[in-house]
Parts: sequence; C-alpha cells; structure tokens
Amino acid sequence: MQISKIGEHFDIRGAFRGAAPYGSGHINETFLAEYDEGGRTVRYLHQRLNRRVFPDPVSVMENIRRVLEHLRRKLAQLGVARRERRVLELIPCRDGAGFWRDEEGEVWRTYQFIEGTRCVDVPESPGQVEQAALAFGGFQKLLLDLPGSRLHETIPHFHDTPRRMQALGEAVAADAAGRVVPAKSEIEFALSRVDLAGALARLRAAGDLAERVVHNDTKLNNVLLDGSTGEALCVIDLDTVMPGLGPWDFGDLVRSAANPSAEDERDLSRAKVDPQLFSAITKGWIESLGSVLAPSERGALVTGAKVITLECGARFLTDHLQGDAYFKIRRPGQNLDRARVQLSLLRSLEEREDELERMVERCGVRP
Ligand code: ADP
Ligand code: GN1
Ligand code: MG
Repeated sequence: MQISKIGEHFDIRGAFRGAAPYGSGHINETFLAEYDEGGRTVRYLHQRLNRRVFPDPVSVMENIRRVLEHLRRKLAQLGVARRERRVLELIPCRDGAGFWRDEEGEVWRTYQFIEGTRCVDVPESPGQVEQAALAFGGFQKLLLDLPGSRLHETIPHFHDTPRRMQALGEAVAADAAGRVVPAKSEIEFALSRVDLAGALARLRAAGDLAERVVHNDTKLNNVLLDGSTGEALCVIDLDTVMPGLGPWDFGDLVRSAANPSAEDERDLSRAKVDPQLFSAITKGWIESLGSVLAPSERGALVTGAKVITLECGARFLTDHLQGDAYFKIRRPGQNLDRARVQLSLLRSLEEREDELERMVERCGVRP
C-alpha cells in the first residue's frame, strides 16, 4: 500500500507532502505524514495495525473510541486546559468508520500528531518517571467510571502470567528455531519462577484485587511528554486497554522506567532496579490514584513489578525460541537480549524486595 494514498480514505482535507516511519514500538507500523492544508503544514500518524496480534480490529477500535470519548468528557468536566494535547484524537474515515481496510486486508487508522511532545525509551531522571506514573495512574483513575458494558478483551489472557510460562515451556519442548541450548540458563531461571508467576492471580482469586479498566502496556514510551517542560501530557497506545488489575500497570511501568538500561542492553550489570527511579514511580502512582488504591492493591505493587518483569522476560524468551514471530527485531538475537535484561532486572527486584516494600509503605506518609 502506498503511504501517500492512505490519507485519501480519512477525513483529511490537505495535500499529501511526505511520510516516514516513526517511533520505536514493537508491534504496529507507524508513519508520520505531512499534509498541506491551505498553506499550513498539518501532521498525522497513520498506523497499520498488526493483524496477527490484533485479529479483531472492530473490537480494538470500539474500545479506543469509548475510552477516548470518556477521557475527553472527564477532562472537560474538570476544566483542564488545552485538552487536545492530553487526549489522542482519532481521525475518522470519510465514511465515519474508525479504521480503513486496504486491498491486502491491512487495517489502517489515523491519529492527529500531537506537536511539541517527545517519547523516551530509556528513563532520564526520577522527575521524568514520576511524571509518567502520574499520567498512567491518572489514566486508570479517570476510567473508573467508564460507562457501558465491559470492554472487549482485545488480546485474551494478555497478562495471564502462568499461561505465558506454560507457553515458554511449550516453546522449549518444540525448539522450533533450534535455539534452546544456548538459552539454557535463561530458560531455567525463568521457569524456576513458576510460583511467582501465579502471585497476582492468587490475590485476585482471593478477592484482594479488584478488576479495573487498565492500560496493559504502560511502558515509558507510551506516554507523550511535553517537549519543553517534560510534563507527561498524553497516554498513548490504547490497543490493549481492557479489564485487568491495577498492579499490572504499575509493574509494566517499573519494568520499563525503573531500569536505567536500554530494553536490549547487553551489559547486564546495568539492567538493575534503580531505587530512586522506583521511588519516583511509586510516588507518582500513589499520588495519582489516591484513595482509589485499596490497601491490598498497594500491598501488591512490588509483587506486580516482579510478576510483569518475569512475564515480559518469558514473552521475549518464548519469541526468541519460536524464531522472532511476535516482537519486531532490528538485529538477530535482540529478543534474547531483551529477555536477559528483564530477567536481570527481576533478580535485582528480588534482591532489593524488602527495601522496595518499605518505599511503598512509607510513600505519602509524613516522617
Ligand atoms: P506501537 O503499538 O507500535 O508501540 P504507538 O501507538 O505506541 O505504537 O506509537 C508509536 C510511537 O509513535 C510512540 O511511541 C510515539 O513516539 C509516537 N506517537 C504515537 N501517537 C502519537 C501522537 N498522537 N502524537 C505524537 N506522537 C505519537
Ligand atoms: C509491546 O507495542 P509496544 O511496543 O508498546 C507489547 C507489550 C510489551 C512491550 C515490550 C500488544 O509494546 O506487551 O510489554 O512490547 N505490546 C503487545 O517492550 O504485545
Ligand atoms: Mg507503543
């Protein structure tokens, strides 16, 4: 599909000027496109949804539309200024639909590009990750009263960690890409955490964790930061917003933003929890959710961080063993490197667990 033709199917009134691949997401294909609208340059993002990961685009887009509409209404009620920078804006197709399917069956959608913002893959300061936590925690809070029926489960069993461990075991048994032997120590480490994998599920089954609408992919680069002030403005990447557990989102943010190394860092001595970053995330999370955070949920935050870090490590490792079919890679072995980083981070979360628990306990409590 020619990218210059995509805009013709959406409610864009300008002339196409150019487009280029954009961002560093692992799943969808994103293009930043420029249009001339009466002498003014306006930018949009055209995104091609990954069909294998999201086989039901109708459900994905229905969820996103409902969530965006609700967020817009809530921010208006709260009198928040410049809301166009704080909520994604979907550009509908000319026939009003939320996405367009091309001749090859690929699914496209378009967002207004939010100017003057940036995304980071690797955390730069405690202040920055606290901002990200305020944004993701605030997102969860605003969605507490989302009206209507339960959201669609766009990827069933997405954060079912025991099932992810089972998938890893099956990938090991199949050894489809002949990569098991060199990954033996990583496989053993991950599979030895089978008990941890079920920790949140057990709390849920015991009635200690309420189901909420959660983001499910709260990695640091899924929030737009103001390019000049650094304030976290807008939560993006809403394909997996669906019912889930609060600690999943806290955990995913910790695994991406409390680790000062790159996600595919090869020097594993750098892939460790940074207590200052962890403390800043905790502060932003607890502050943004306030009384919404039940004591049992607060008590499950560190567990959430460990579980989601394990899960992500297991997912990268499984994909490596299956021949890199899910996460985009830019070089051979990248998924194994990503897995090693998560597992190294998990080890350090385990080693410093008591200290991290104390940080959570003390957070917001005056000395
Ligand atoms: P993926 O699912 O592939 O991760 P994302 O929706 O996260 O795709 O988008 C990829 C990148 O594009 C983001 O990390 C961010 O840098 C950028 N981005 C996404 N939406 C917007 C937007 N509306 N305005 C500005 N940048 C955006
Ligand atoms: C993927 O789409 P992106 O890059 O924001 C993945 C997440 C993983 C993450 C690891 C739908 O997120 O679950 O945690 O990579 N998204 C999906 O970096 O599988
Ligand atoms: Mg993303």
